Amino acid sequence: MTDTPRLGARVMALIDDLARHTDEPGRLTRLYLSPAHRATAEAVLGLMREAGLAARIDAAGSVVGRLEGREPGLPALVLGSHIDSVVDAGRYDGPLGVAAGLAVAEEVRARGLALPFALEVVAFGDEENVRFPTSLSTSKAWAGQYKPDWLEGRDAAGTTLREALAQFGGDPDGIPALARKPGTVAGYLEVHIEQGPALEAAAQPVGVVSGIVGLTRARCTVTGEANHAGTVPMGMRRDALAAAAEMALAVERLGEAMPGAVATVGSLTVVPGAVNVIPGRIDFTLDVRAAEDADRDALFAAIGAECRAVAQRRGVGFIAETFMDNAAVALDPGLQAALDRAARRLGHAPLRLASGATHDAVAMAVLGPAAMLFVRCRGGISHNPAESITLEDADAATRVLLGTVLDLAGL
Ligand code: HGY
Ligand code: MN
Ligand code: MN
Ligand code: MN
Repeated sequence: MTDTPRLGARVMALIDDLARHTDEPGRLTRLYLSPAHRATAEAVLGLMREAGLAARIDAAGSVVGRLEGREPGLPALVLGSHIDSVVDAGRYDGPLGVAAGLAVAEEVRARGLALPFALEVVAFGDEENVRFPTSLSTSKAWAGQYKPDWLEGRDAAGTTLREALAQFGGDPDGIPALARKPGTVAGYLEVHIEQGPALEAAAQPVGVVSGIVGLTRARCTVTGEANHAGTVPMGMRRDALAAAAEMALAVERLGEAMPGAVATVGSLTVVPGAVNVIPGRIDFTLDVRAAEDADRDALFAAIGAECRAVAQRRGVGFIAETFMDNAAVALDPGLQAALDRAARRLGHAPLRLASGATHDAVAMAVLGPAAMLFVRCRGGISHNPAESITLEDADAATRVLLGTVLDLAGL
């Protein structure tokens, strides 16, 4: 058994330190380019520099630190995850991977190791894609996926991504230059909470991710007729909310009918939203995922057809605008094997398990070999303040990550 969970204690302390930064007192909400994101990015920047990494906050608001290998300019093994969160979030989704990467970089430096690759640690700024229509995570900019029209997307308050980036101190014009030249990324390893029950059920602290499900996201609008709640007979209404409710139930029913798939209406806004006005418009989001891309496409099409049928029957309008369409990603067998070896050397029997959540690893897999290590989380709970992991599991995961880096370095 290893000595005291020193690395785990470092990781948990870093996570607790970053958890202080929230945009909403009393709960953890840290949306992309918010003041809390800025404070967190600056805290991570300081930690990276203290660890001896050459670090900066990049044009898109992510924090990137680099430790050169045995000679300058080598391709980088990138460790990290994201520091943005969902609303009323847990503190481990994202920061665990950043803290584990930082702890490993600190250990490599403390041991004075000269690796055959550079080591980069990254804290991506917009993995969750909660604030703006399109997620502008640096992983996408690195992979050359960035599109300038993303800057015109607006958040719920009507602020454009361009305005928010300028307020944050980012550089909209500097984003295209973030695209990384081929060969500059030797690999990407992300430690992340499982956000599911499998590792707890298997009594294992860590698991190697086999692949990441494909995902389609759309913004839907139902257009009825706002009218007086007291004077319009029930049979003469074009109630957008009643129609949307029927659509949401269809999403649930069709999602259940497709094995291995999930479908969610995550947000819904009633317009105008007054007690005595029949809802005239509903905006809702759709998130459809499946292990097989053909299943996801079929489910998404079935949902669209059902929503249009409901709209027809009820005399309301319906439009859906797809804003994300990620194919399923198979992760790199070589890196998966290295994670597996490191875990077994530490006495674990790591599961192989698919990720129902999406991650920055999807874009990073475009740049080079990418792999993920899942960490057991209590009750599988995530996207919830009850999200939690143990010190021992944080230690186990960080030691597996360190062991993998040393394995890849031939040490
Ligand atoms: O939605 C997801 O799967 C991730 O948490 N962003
Ligand atoms: Mn995450
Ligand atoms: Mn998440
Ligand atoms: Mn009135």
